[in-house]
Amino acid sequence: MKTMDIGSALRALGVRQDTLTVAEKEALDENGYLPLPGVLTPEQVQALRARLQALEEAEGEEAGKEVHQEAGTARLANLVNKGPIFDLIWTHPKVLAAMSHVLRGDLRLSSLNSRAALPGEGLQALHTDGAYQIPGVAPSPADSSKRYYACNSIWLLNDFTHENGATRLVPGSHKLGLDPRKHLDDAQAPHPDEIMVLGEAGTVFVFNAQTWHGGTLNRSSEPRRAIHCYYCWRNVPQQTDQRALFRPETAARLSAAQRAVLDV
Ligand SMILES: O=C(O)CCC(=O)C(=O)O
Repeated sequence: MKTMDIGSALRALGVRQDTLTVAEKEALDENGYLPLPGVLTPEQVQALRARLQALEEAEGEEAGKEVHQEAGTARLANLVNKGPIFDLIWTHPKVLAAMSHVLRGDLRLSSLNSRAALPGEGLQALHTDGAYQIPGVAPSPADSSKRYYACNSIWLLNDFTHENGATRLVPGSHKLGLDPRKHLDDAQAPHPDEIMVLGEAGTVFVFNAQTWHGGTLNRSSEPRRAIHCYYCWRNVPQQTDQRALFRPETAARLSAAQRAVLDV
């Protein structure tokens, strides 16, 4: 089947030039992140949490292995193929508009994963998602306006607080082109310029993959759950090979526009 071009697919999914305001686009460019409160309803949050818990139980030791496992967390991967409930995440027009803004209209889904920081766990070093440069690909040798090849989003399925292992990030750090794990003496230590990603369940934070970020320690008694919905340029390898893992039941329910976002 011929894949629909991504511009047409984004329009079919409801993405318009004004889906994000000018102020939102400028904030994303300047700060390297954009909070979008109230994207999910409380009922959607509840249903997503329940589905993730069921998958964690069903997959047991195997959970997360398609991408990676992390001590002290419950991770799941390949969520595109684990239920139609997740379609509302990776096809959300506002989030797609933000991705398209950072990636200059050249995008496909890289991966859809979840991560629950368990009580007493979850601290990560500050990191970026991928290197700043991919030789021959990024920043684009053919188009100097294309600088960033990947953009991520974190979907809060619990309220994120100072106590429960909220993500931290360093505003503006996407412009540095540096890997914090190589650049800082101790990338796990608090950074003087970091902010906490705080908000109510149902909020989404879009962040440039080059923005320094990481999970913090969950000091509460409950898991802190979130979904990571990650996009990249179409010529950059996906974190999850969507073609290889595409299931017949997923194919049966998706539109041509949705398939174009997965590039399947
Ligand atoms: O879940 C979080 O708070 C951030 C996780 C993260 O950055 C990662 O796993 O690479």
